Formats: sequence, C-alpha cells, structure tokens
Amino acid sequence: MAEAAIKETVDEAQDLTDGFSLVIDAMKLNGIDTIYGVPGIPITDLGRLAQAAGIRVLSFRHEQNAGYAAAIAGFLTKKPGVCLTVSAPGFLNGLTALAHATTNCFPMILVSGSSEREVVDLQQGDYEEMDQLAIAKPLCKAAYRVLHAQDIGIGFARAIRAAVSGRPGGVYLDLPAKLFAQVMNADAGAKSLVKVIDAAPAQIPSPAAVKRALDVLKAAKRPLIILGKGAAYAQADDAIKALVEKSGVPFLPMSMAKGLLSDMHPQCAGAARSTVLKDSDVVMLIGARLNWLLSHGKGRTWGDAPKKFIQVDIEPREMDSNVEIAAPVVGDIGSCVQALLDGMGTNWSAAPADWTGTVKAKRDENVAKMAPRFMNNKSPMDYHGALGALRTIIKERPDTILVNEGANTLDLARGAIDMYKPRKRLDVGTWGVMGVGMGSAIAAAVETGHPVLAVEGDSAFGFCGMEVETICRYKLPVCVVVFNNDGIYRGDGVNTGGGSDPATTAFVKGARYDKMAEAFGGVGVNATTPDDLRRAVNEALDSRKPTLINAVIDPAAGAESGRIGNLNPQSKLRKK
Ligand code: ADP
Ligand code: TZD
Ligand code: MG
Repeated sequence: MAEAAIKETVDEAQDLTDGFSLVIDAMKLNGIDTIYGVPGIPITDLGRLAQAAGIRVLSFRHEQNAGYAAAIAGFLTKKPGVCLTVSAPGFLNGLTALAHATTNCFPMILVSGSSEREVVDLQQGDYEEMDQLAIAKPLCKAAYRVLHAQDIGIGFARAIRAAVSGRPGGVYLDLPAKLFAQVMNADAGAKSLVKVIDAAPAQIPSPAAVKRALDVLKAAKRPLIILGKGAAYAQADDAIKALVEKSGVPFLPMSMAKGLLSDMHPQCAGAARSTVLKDSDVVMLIGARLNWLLSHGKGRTWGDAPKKFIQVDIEPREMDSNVEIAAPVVGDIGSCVQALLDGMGTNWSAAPADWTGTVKAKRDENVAKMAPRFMNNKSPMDYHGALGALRTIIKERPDTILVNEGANTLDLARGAIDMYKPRKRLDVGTWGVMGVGMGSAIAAAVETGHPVLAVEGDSAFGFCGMEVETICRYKLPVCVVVFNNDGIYRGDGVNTGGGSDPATTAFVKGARYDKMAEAFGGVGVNATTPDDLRRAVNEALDSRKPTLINAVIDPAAGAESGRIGNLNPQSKLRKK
C-alpha cells in the first residue's frame, strides 16, 4: 500500500482502529522504537505503517541476521529487541536467533506473521502453512499467539515481561494474517493497550544469603571474582566496580564482560587466567555460568586447590548446575551487588596481598611475553601482527564497539584486544555461533550511535556477508575487517582423497572481500600489512563510512578449531 493510501484509510476510519495500528501502538506505548526484520506477506504493511508512525524499521537481507541484531539490541539496552518476519520460511530463518537469544539470556521478541489457524490446524495447505507456535515453544522462554485485535495489548505486554523479567530470554509472538485486518472501535482499542509497569522488577537477595556469601569470601586466602555477560547486561557498572575495588579481589572477565571494568584495571586477571582458575580457593561468579566456557567448574583447568563457589544470579535453578555452590545469592545483579557492598561495612579487609601480588606478577609476565608478537609487520600478516594494529586502535578509541567472530580470529582477538568500557565487546556468545557479526554490528551502530569495528573470520563473515548491503544502505558507521586466511581455521588444507575438489576447510584462494563493499557504494580496501590495516581502519572510523577491509592473513597461521581443538573428537583409529 502506498503511503498516501495508508493515510487515507486511517483518515476515513477515525473512530475505528485495526490490528496493524494496535500492534504499532502497543510497541510505541512500551518504548519499542526499532524493528529489525524482512518484509513480505502478511507483515509488509506492518513495516510500512510502523515506519510511517516513527518506528525505525531496518530491513535486512535474511531474517537470521535481523534476529541476531534484535538479540544484541536486547543485550545493549535491557529492552527486548524486536525481529519481525513473515510466516513459515521467514519465521524459521529467525528461529536460530531466537534460540541464540534464549541461550545467551538476551531479551528479544520474534514477531512473525502466520497463516490461518483453521487451515493450518486441518493441514489444508495454506500459503506458507506451519504451526509456528508449537515449533517455537521449545526454543524460547515463552510463546504466545494473539487471535483477536482486542488482545494485542495484552499479547505485547506478556511478551515484553517474559523477555526482560527474571532471567532474560527470547519470546515468540505469533500474529496470524487475519489479525492485522481486524477492525474495532478506536476508543476500545486504545483502552485495550497495556503499558508495562516495572517490566523487570528488582529481585532482592535474602539477607541470610548475602551474609553467607560474605562469610565465605572473608575466609578466602586466594579469592577470585568472575564477571560474566549477565553482569555486563545488568548495567550495574558502578556498584560492580565498587565491589571489586572494596574487596581487592582479582577479577576475570568472560568474553563479553571484558571492559565492564577496564582490562587495564590493576585487579584484572585476564592475562593470568590459568593461574587464577587453578590456584584460587573461593570463586565468586557474577552473571556467569559454570558451563563449557568455564570447564563446568571442574577438571584440570581448575587445578587441585579445593574450591568454594559463591554465585550471584537471578535464576535460582542455575545454582548447583555443575558443582556445589557454597553460597548462592539469588537476585538481580544490581540489588545483589549493592547488598554485598552494604554488608561489607566500613572495615572490610582486602584480599591477602601475597595472592594479589602473585596474580599481578603472573599477569605482568604474560603481558610482557606477548607484547613483541603484536609488533611484527609481516606480509602476509599473521594473526598477532594484524591484531597488534587493531588493539592500538581500540585503545585510542575506547568508545568503538568491537564485534568479533571466527575461530582463530575470535580466540586471538579476545586475548589481544583490551577493552576499556562496558558492553563494547560483542561476540559469538554461549553457543559460539558463526554469522552473528553483521547483525550485531548493525544493531550496535543503530542502538548506540558509536562506530563499530567488526573483526571477522572469512568463514564467519560468509554466514552474514550479504548484510554489507544493509550497512551501506543505512549508511552505518561500521568498519568490517575480514581476516582472510582462505578458509576455516587455515587455508592450506588439502583434499586427503587426492581428487580435484578443494579441502573441506578451504575457500577460494586470494578472494577479495573488499570488492563486496564497493558493489554497494561502500569503501573497500585490500590490506596486506599491519600498517595498511591500521591506516584503513582509522580512516573508516574517522569518516564513519561503511567500509570493508580484506586483511590478508597467512593461510598457515591458524590452528584447527582455534583455542578449542580439545573439543574436536579424534578417533584413535585415525592419524591426523
Ligand atoms: P558468560 O558466558 O559471560 O559467562 P553466561 O551467559 O554464562 O555468561 O551467564 C549469564 C548469567 O547472568 C545467566 O546465568 C543469567 O541468569 C544471569 N543474568 C542475566 N541478567 C541478570 C541480572 N540482571 N541479574 C542477575 N543475573 C543475571
Ligand atoms: N556453523 C555455525 C552456525 N556455527 C559454528 N560455530 C560452526 C558452523 C562451526 N565453526 C566454528 O566453530 S568456527 C568456524 C566454523 C565454521 C569458522 C572458522 O573460520 P573463520 O576463522 O575463517 O571464521 P579462522 O580465523 O580461519 O579460524
Ligand atoms: Mg578463516
């Protein structure tokens, strides 16, 4: 429908409203000002009307990327990110992102149009027929369907609350095609809308839990605080900093919690990770789970020193999920950390100096060991040479948001690039999903206005690369650097069968990803040295022009599976 025609319909029916308008009004009433999606039947007009009503609607090239954008928007803003898709295939394309959001505890709502209930339930072959609600249910925190215009307000209220309250997560909202055209009295429609009050209520920990946690912490000889992305999400930055500093305890940031306190903070133990995990005796987890990323809290990584865990988390069932939690503190991180701080009183004695001294010495030693590797100016570049250029840029421009995915490109960048401010590092999350890069970069630019530097493995980039057009179309300040090593992990694999097909992990040699940006009016640069790379990234961040840099990396520089090769099954029957 053309814009003029839309206006006319609205004007002619002043005392009536319809499903389209009620959906838009429900979102606006609840401060949802951005939609990430892909248009088509039955939601094409919804997108147009939302745009006409002042909502920013970003049209993607694939729903999965729109979904990743919505998920990270949720992480950055504590409001549910909204992804809008068409029925069956569009919905399915959005589902991976919905499941990813749920797994990562990011608030997101996947809103999908769907086919007619009656036809779907009798399986009579409707256009894009699928029982979407049933399929979404196991992949999200909650799933709702709205059948009547007068329930749209309640439907959105439930979806918003479910996404952000308690442990945040993904919510599915099913809107059948017929709903949009339903007409009702405008006054009754307005009254049916719900403004969600206190969508994520504070959850205060019990005083006994707080005291128990402080008793355990006080008795520690070698304490450690681990900050996870839940702590970054909570936006309780000042209270967390105060707790860390008052306790004097070394802290270890998980990947997306890097920068919550600066990696330069004297208590940061990022560069002494193995030492602190092995030798600590009390570990306080704040918004971090003891999942695979922390070796489930046991085994070699954690060494022989007996451990006691304190865990601060909003989800009671997270406690004892992998090992015994000596002091569970259940509540929202802002409230829990404040209660811990209050409980510490004025004469709390800081962590033992011999321990903090040991940690600091180890950290300084490791940092000094790595420094020369970042200075090399080899061509083709190795990972360290290229990352040396990028780490300096982030140091000089700490407000830049860093998006990062790949295998070696991810693992090495995580260690190499220090972060200075909270919520500036966005990556593959709990599942290690390839393809989150462009959606994350787009949402980061849209939600924060800050420039974005996306450091992408060439394989990772391939999962979402078409969204370079989206970046160019919306003129977003995103600089994509593709670490091009001609393949997955390494570009020098050979076909062990000896045929003419390339190895399963190898891509076209010498590909020029930079040309993709040029195809859409962006800036493309081919960088073969760290100096080239530094110059091109600085230019992109200064100009804020969409830029894609093809960074030529030695195909032999990477390791199989990056840093997690140990998780790759190897049969004794087969030689590598
Ligand atoms: P990481 O991967 O960084 O270790 P995880 O995703 O494993 O982090 O853990 C995040 C944890 O944070 C989840 O257990 C989640 O329940 C918790 N969480 C998220 N938001 C809050 C909040 N506002 N208050 C308390 N806990 C939270
Ligand atoms: N598919 C999805 C959705 N997620 C995944 N994690 C994978 C496949 C498997 N996978 C990894 O775990 S890393 C990776 C794949 C395909 C790509 C690594 O290659 P890269 O990075 O070019 O992105 P490096 O620098 O070459 O290691
Ligand atoms: Mg690669």
